[in-house]
Amino acid sequence: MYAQMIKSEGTKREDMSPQELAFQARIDRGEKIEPKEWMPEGYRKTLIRQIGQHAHSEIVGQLPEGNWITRAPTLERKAILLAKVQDEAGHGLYLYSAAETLGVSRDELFEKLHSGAMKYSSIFNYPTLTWADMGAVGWLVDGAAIMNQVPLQRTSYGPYSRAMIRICKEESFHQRQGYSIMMTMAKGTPAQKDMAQDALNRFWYPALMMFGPSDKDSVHSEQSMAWKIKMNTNDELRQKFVNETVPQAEYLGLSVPDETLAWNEEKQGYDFAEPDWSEFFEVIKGNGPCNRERLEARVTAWDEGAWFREGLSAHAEKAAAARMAAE
Ligand code: BYC
Repeated sequence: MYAQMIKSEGTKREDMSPQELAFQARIDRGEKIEPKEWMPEGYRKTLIRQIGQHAHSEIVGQLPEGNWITRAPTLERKAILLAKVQDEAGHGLYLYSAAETLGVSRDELFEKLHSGAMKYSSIFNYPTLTWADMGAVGWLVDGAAIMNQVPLQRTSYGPYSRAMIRICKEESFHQRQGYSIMMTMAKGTPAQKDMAQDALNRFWYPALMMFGPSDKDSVHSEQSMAWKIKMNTNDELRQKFVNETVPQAEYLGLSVPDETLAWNEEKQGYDFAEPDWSEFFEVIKGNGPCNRERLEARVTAWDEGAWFREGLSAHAEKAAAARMAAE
């Protein structure tokens, strides 16, 4: 069980070598670390894990929404959704490029995704059953992604931080397009409003899970925060997301599926119910509603794209040979 995994407490300063101490001092001063500079092996590995999983999430994240492109209700909605799904592919590419600067190849990362050795966000293992889900995904899933990614613009690794700046700009458009769908549905016919409520009911808790396990069960938070690979704890970001999203649901006239939800004057935030963590751990172990289907889709795309990759590299080799002959 993940909850019983050994928690990394971070390297204590007294155990650090002079080189590690100097590195930590640079992080503490807010300096950016660039690809060719010295870094502790753990820092490099943690970044490859986090950036790689993030890249995989963007690519797998195209699937639940891609599912609705052919069935979007209007030409305008179809064009918007198509642009959004293409953006996710672009985000994946920025992130794979950032990971490559750490000495891992894109092929290695794909191999690890396809074999199940690397994760992608739990949220994409839930199905998108109705058009209202496109609204809920944009509003809640991209909303949660933004909450997590805005602080990551200040992360200590230069290429990751720069990728985040570009990604965040596009994510805000994604969130707005989702909310716009929810507004149309929630202010539409009673049947449309019911669909919007149903989508909120199904996506609320999976969206809360996106921030990762509660702080007491988070394995990597402490060390990742010391290295500024993460800027906030999982619970801090989850709380911030709930505080900002509940008034948005109220504006839509929809109810958050949590009877315990209440404003807490003292903490200036909402008290809310935790997601079912046993469900979360099952999903990240590969047993969510769509895990098998999502991975199969990625593996098939990889296999069916082999001829194209071979064509590209044959062309690159030919072009390089022609350049050398001309020199
Ligand atoms: N799903 O120690 P912890 C998006 C794993 S979607 C799956 O707290 P960490 C998008 C975790 O990997 C969002 N696995 O971990 C939106 C670890 O297992 P491993 C993608 C999860 O890394 C719309 C274990 O649980 N965003 O962008 O400190 C359309 C213990 O957790 C999840 C990012 O990836 C989860 N939800 O914190 C398309 C943002 N949560 O690796 C795309 C960058 C935890 O030891 N990532 N686990 O086997 C992060 O900020 C952090 O990695 C997390 C987790 C907050 C997600």
